[in-house]
Amino acid sequence: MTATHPLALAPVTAPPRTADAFAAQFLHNLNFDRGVALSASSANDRYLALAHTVRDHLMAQWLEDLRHQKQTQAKSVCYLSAEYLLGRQLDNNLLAGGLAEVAAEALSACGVDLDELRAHEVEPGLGNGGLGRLAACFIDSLATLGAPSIGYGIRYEYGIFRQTFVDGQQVEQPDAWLSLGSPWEVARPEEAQTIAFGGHTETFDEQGVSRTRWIPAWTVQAVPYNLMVPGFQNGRVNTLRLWSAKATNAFDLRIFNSGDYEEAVRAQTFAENISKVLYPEDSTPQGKELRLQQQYFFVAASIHDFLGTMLSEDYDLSNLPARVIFQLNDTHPVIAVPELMRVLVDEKGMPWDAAWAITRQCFAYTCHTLLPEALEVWPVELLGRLLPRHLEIIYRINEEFLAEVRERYGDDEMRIRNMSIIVEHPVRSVRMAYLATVAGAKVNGVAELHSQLLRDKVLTDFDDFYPEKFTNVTNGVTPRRFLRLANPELSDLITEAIGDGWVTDLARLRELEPLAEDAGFRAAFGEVKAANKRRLNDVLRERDGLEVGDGHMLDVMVKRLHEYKRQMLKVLHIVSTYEGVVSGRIAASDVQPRTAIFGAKAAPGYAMAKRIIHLINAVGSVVNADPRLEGRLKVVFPPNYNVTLAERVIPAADLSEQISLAGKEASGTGNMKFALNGALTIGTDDGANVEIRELVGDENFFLFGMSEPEAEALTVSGYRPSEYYQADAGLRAAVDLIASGAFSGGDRSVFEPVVSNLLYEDRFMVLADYAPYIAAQERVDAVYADHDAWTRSAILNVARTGFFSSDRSIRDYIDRIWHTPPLD
Ligand code: 26W
Repeated sequence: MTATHPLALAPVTAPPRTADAFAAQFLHNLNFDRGVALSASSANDRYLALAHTVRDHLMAQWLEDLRHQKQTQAKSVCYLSAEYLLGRQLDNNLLAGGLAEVAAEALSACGVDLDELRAHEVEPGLGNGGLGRLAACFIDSLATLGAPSIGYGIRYEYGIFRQTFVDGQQVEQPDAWLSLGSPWEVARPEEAQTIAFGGHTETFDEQGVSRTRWIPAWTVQAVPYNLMVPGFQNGRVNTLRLWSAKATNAFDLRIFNSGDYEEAVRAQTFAENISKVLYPEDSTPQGKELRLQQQYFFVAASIHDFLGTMLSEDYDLSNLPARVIFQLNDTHPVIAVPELMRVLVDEKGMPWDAAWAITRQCFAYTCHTLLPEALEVWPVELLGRLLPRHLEIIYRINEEFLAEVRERYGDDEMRIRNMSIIVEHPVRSVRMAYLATVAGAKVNGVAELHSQLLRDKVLTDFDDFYPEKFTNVTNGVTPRRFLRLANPELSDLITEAIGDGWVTDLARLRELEPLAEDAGFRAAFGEVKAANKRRLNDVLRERDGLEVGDGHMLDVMVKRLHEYKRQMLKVLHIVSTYEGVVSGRIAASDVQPRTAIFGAKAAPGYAMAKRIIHLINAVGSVVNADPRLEGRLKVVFPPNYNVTLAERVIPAADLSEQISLAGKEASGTGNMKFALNGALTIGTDDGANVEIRELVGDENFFLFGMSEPEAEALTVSGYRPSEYYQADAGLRAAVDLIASGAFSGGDRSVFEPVVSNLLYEDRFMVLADYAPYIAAQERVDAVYADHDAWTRSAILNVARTGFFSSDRSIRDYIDRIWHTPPLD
């Protein structure tokens, strides 16, 4: 290109940051991009025009950062995650870009209601829960810290399902989040990658060296879409690159070369299915072929993209570890390991040992679970069919690894079987967590306790073999979204007291500590909580026609529905209070007024989780309609809990329920968000609860229940839940009431499976922790009755939980795992 026009030669510049310029750009986008006049525009038109205007303001910086990323030789993190649960973008990007005031002024001058446009945005729900939301917090922190990095993932056409309730039961609706347009992304079809599948491998001789090539059967195109990830008011804009599947011609011809139009269209659908929908399972992998296709599709595209676009053409790949670290967010992207080996060995002709030495320095692995059933394994039959060369590579990695194990321990066949990446039963499969552990330079858990249990219980032999690999990075949450944006009034109060530096240096919340003793500050803090409750009520009323009780303590449990998280414990507490009042055992006037708020999606195939949702709704209908409980106890269960709702619920909460069986919740991140927003936690000694309690102090945390070693001991000695039922009259009454059909119109069969599971199986020991839980709830009531004492504790929770910023987590990863210092 030879440009002569001065504008073509000038660098891209951002529009002036004035309300006038913003308004002009907004109207321009509305007229010329949406093709409507303001007077004829819909809310969607105005929302899209506004989003484009924000994007326009951030674009110059984005282009600059993209250029800089390519040009710099600095080491980058490639965060590989199958999920990013982003939440709404508009407010976040307005805040990060420092555009909130300018936009508000501009829109108001145009007579446009900004709040209406905020509410119009459909959140990109490209994740299931904790793991996906963590990835979203991490890319926010990476951008804010100015770390050279790129997030890679999948652009699912349908995100996590929209949950509705029909007669109290979960019904899933597709989440067509793209249907009204998605203004935050930029498609880059010219940077598409071709991804191959199937076929077979061949060996051939090249000047006396035996080499392998993969002859795939079909290919798809991976088309990248860039999303902007602006750092918080630091002039940086990072990139989240999500891949979308598109059919290739090669695909049509190779498999369906009949020339038949219908077949060709079917073929296209087949290819494009790969990025069609997010799997809604968050703990039990189904071993579905399409899921493995998704995983390989996005990691292969990401690796090729990084190697192809970030490295210069003559780049010496033996230096790769100085240039990149691929962070594996759980096992979902682990197929990247054999893919990098394949590229280095088969495509670049590198000797195996050299390639393996490089590969082992280029990956690090984060584990997010302890549940054995959540650890992914892929049947060898399936892997061999879909990715034959990768299977061969995995076999060789395993063979060499086991040879090292033998060298160290001798022919300890038991140990060798236990450490093998390939497991034989029930069907020969690849254990992806083992592959990640062998290949990763570091392996981390997500909270102190979790990392310890990983070493002691899950990857024990690996810990013995590679003790230096294992480490902990406690999770964190972004203070921008979950404090500054979600809780503007508390943010203002904090800023008034200690300045605004806390937004990027959350440890500074400590400076609030003395204010817990300041009656004026406590009063203001109490006012903020009350205002947040009113705001939540407005949202619930408008969204679902629901309402929390006036003046009630808000007792909140929001998270995926899973037996290990023990929503049932909360249900039993509610039923027990209800039964107590109805039977006359407790005077209604002695009940501390509470509203229990639930939010939870169940995996569509998880029958017990769905029954528990049904039960919560059923209990809610009965309790809420009973005049004897009027003003004392309410159950509110808004459907479709998501990031947007979390941002309203968390700031309004008084009590945070974190009641998993000890040793089962890897970390939890909701627990952190609640504490930061001044809710007190009732919780077990599990996950990051342990660290929250250490920081806020025992006196500001309601601990209950068995510890992990105690639960383990109980399992070993033989746990019989019915003994707890027999021994505790209160528990018996609550369970009996559910069994009696009191919440199912007299039909005892509806909740029979829930009851018999509790009495005869109770894998997560709900009944064993029932009595301590009820006792802890009585302590909660007592403290809550002393408004001043409660508020003091709440303030101390805020002041002492700055540690849980995802900025701190990311600094930890940078210092101890990635070694990628921030660019200046
Ligand atoms: C379908 C297979 C599968 C298995 C596990 C899909 C997704 C998973 C995830 C690892 C589940 C998950 O989200 N784990 C959560 O990760 C959070 C972030 O680290 C932790 O805070 C939660 O404790 C953990 O449950």
